[in-house]
Amino acid sequence: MAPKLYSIDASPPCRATLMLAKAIGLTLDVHNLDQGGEHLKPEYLKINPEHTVPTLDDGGFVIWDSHAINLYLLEKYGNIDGLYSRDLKTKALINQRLHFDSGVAFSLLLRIAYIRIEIMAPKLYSIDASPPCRATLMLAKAIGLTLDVYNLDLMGGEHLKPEYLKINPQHTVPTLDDDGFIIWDSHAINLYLLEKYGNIDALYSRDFKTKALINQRLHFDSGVAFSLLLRIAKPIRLKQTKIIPDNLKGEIRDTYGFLNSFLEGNKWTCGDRVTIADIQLAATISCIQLFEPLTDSYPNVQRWLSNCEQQPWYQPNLKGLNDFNNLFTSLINA
Ligand SMILES: N[C@@H](CCC(=O)N[C@@H](CS)C(=O)NCC(=O)O)C(=O)O
Repeated sequence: MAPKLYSIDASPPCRATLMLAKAIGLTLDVHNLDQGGEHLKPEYLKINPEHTVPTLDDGGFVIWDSHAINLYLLEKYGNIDGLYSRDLKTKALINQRLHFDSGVAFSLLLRIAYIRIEIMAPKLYSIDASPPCRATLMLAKAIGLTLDVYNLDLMGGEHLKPEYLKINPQHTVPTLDDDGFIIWDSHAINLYLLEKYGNIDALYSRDFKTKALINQRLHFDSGVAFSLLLRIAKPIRLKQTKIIPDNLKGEIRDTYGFLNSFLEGNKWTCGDRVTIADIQLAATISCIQLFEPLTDSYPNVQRWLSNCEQQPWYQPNLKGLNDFNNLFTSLINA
């Protein structure tokens, strides 16, 4: 079986390996990765956590870095005396040139090209304390996507300035700018990022009934849980009140009750696997507890939230949740 090479034609180290293969007459089974982030998907990260190309899979032996790949291929499939050497000093000289490529020439090219990658990373207008922003930060973490995060000053009213209104007339956060494509609402953003940069089958679904269930939970977050959180938090943020009315505390308990019933017999909100609905609701429910505690009356919600807290994707929620709690505690007690 021909060794499989994960490659991108535009990448110089990939081309070094393709040239080496040609030089020794070796046929490679080339798998061209797309440039829309396929190298950041979980399947690729599993074989190369450094997510670089090229990566070689030779009958289960996986190795990356073109210099390492090339020497391996030459030793295994070529003639070591032809393009390398067995002589100690000649070998040292070739190795010095290889490291000159690795550490100086290509490393310089990468530093220049990396600036372009950073510019191309989707830009997220965000505020750490905002639960929907944290839902998007968690989704990005779950799919291994780097975002170029721009933190807006919400308390200072930066979201109401003409420059921001031009991109999002609804002046909410988060807002995504993906190479000129602008979209807001964390639920819409998250599905877009998952479809474009992630694996739709992992956190969403292609099955229309499963999709419908996930969508129902997403709208439950949007229309019930987060909308309730906003009705409580916004007047406090605008310093119009310091009080959480009893009827809204009651609505929080109703929301916990609904979620508790969704979770009856289920580990996650849509069944036995985690979906974007869990990420979305984790952002809201972790926050709304500040206004009405999540008690033992809702054991499924307590268990589910504690499961969420143990997931690697939950980590970006921590700082913003703390910011939110500090901000609203000080506004209520001021
Ligand atoms: N459904 C939206 C809600 C976004 C939202 O209301 N965000 C709040 C911050 S938590 C906001 O931007 N408030 C400022 C405003 O509405 O002016 C989403 O999921 O993104």
